[in-house]
Parts: sequence; structure tokens; C-alpha cells
Amino acid sequence: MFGDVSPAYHPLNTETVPAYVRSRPELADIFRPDDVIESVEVGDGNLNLVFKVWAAADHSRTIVLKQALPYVRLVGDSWPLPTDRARIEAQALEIHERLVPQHTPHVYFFDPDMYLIAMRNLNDHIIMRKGLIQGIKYPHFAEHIGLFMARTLSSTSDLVLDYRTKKLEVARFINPELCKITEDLIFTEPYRRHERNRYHAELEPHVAAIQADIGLHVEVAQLKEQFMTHAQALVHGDLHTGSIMVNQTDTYVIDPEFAYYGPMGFDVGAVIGNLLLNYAAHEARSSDPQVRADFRRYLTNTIIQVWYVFVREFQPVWERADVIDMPRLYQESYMRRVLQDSVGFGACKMMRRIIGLAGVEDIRGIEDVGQRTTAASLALNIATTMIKARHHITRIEEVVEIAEAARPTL
Ligand code: SR1
Ligand code: MG
Repeated sequence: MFGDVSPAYHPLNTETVPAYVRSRPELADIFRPDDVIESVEVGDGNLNLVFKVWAAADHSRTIVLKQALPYVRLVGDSWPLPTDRARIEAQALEIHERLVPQHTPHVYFFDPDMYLIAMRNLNDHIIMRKGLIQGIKYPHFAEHIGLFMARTLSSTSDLVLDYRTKKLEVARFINPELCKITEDLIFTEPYRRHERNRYHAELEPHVAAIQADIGLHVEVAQLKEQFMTHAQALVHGDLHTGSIMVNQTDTYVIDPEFAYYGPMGFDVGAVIGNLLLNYAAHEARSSDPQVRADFRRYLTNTIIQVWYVFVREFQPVWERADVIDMPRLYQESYMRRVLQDSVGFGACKMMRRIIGLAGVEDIRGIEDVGQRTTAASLALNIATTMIKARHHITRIEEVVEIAEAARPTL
């Protein structure tokens, strides 16, 4: 166990949720004392309990309770995990709400004894991954997520924060155990034989080739070092399409429990890598070639637009910068490095979702094993090329060219 769990802590269940909700003065405007309160546990992530809670008489009076368990839910209590991640998540959400309220679920309160966050129930939105799997397009997503990342990353970096605040913020967001999960699951285990890896047997020849590719391992080791040492900005730390809720008009970013001070490209790459995983999945998921080509064009255009919006929304920071400290050529090299980091991290995130523990439904949910192998092999080839080519990439369009040129090995 990581430190003592608070004596008041007990994991909630649907029996205990109503009394808990009634005990919280912060919710007095939502729930009345005589309300019948109903709830359902909907957590489908890897770590936490998540309850949707509503007044039986009026379902529009509703909230979400997210409570940390002291272990990894996906695996069980043999893998302990610090409940402090709930504090990290609550504090990151507070920063996000200040910077981009239109893309952050409102937090009603954080309970430090129960490691629990009460927040807005995004009932009219779905997890983006589920929508993309069905081939649903989100026309405003690129604009929204590009803005979200530019604001949250630039505003928490040394480009904006004063020297002291930045260091204090780095300390406040020290998140060692969750970073260790990333170090192991993303940068280590996929590249070696490991009991936690979870790919299907038909993919073995391709995985074996990746695990024998020393040149690839050198590149991944460099990216891991960067993840561990480059405290550039407060990153969300797990910004995949399962941490994004969408509909045709809105985008909300949830779940920043992996937040810490790391490289900006870790977030931008998560978005790009997960869009490319979906791109690869549609090799199998769209049987009509025209439908597939059309949806893939949406995905690749989205990747390009995300980057352009990110650069555009970052620009005000450069306009305020001291040009002797940070000349134009330095500014350009800064953004180019963020792009190259994004390409590398995005690719590592694709690899881990294919080979490692905690895969994604886009690929692992493909029922036909032959088709699943083809889609997974395509994703691995896109990712391998991205990792190796990233030092030379100067334009986001080159990432799309890599995806379009890639073919499955198996
Ligand atoms: C053991 S936790 C596995 C994964 O779940 C989270 O969503 C993160 O992506 C983490 O790597
Ligand atoms: Mg999560």
C-alpha cells in the first residue's frame, strides 16, 4: 500500500451512494432532502469506480462520482496504487476549468478522505473512442482539442509561469506511481517478453520482429528518457480518445489522474496516436472501401487540423515573448521539437495498445481474428515508421503520408 488510506475511506456502492450524496452540502442545490436518489456504477476504465447518480423524480438533476480504489481495478489488489491520484486529478481539473472551461467538466467538490471527485454528468456526450469505432465524425473536435492542448500546455510551461510558480507546480504534481505505470506499460514491456503483454497469438511474428529491432529500442529509450526528465508543462498524461467525451457540438476532456510535468508532445501524441489506431482499425471495421476511405480522410484531416489549431492557439505566447531571450528561430525550433516529440510519443502509445496490457477496443474488439491481426499489424507498421522517422519530420502532413503508405505485414 502507498501510505495510509484515510480512516474515513470506504469504496462506495449503489447502496451507499444516496446517503453519501445527501451528506454533502455542496450538492444541496442539486438534490433535495426528500429525493429518492438512484445510481449505477459505470466505470469501464482500468482504475476507478465511477457512479452516475440522479434524482429518481428528475433525471436532469444528476452528477458523476469518481472514486479512486487503492489498487488497479483491471488487475486486482495484487497491484496497489496510490489514492493520491484523485487529488492530482482534482487539481488538474481545477486548472483545466480555469483555462478552458468550455472543455472541462465542472467539479462540484473533491473529498480528500474518500479520494472522490463529484463532477458534472456529461449525459449528452459519449466516449469519443466508441463514436469513432462506429464511424461517427466530430466536426468540431480538432478545433476544440487543439485549443485545449495549446492553452493547458502553454499556460503551465516556463513560457508563461514565473520561475518560482513553475517549480512549485512541478512539485505539486509529482505523480511517481502513475508515471511508473506509463514507463513500464508504454516504454518497456511492449519491447520485451513480459507476462503482462496481451496480444493474440496470430500477431506473434510481428511482435517478435519489434522485440528484436534494436534500432527501434534505441529510439524508444530516448523517448522514455524524455518522458522521465523533460518537465516542460502540466500534461494530462493519458489523453487518449477514451479520456475525451464528445457530441456533434462539444468536446470535454476527462480523467487527468496521470497528470504531471512532462513533455507537451506526450499529450499531442496521445491524440494523434489514438486517431491513427482508429485509422488502422477501419481496415477491418469498414468493409466498404469508399466508406473506409472517406472516414480515414476525416481522421487524417483531423490530425492535420489538430496540429494547425495547436500552433495557432500557441502563437499568443510567442507574441508576448522577449525576442532576445527567445528569437524567432528558437520559437520555430521549439514548435518543431514538440511536433517531433508528438510523433514519437503518439507511436509509442499505438504500440502499447496493440502489444501491452490495457489494449483498446478499436483493435482488440475486432471479432474476426484474421482481420484483427491485419489491423494490428498495420498499426504497428505505422508506429514503427513514425518512431524511426520522427527526427526528420517538419510538417504534420508527413505523419499522414506515413499512415497512407503503410501496409500490414501479416
Ligand atoms: C494499469 S493502468 C493501464 C492504463 O489505464 C490507464 O487508462 C492508462 O492508460 C494506463 O496506462
Ligand atoms: Mg483514465
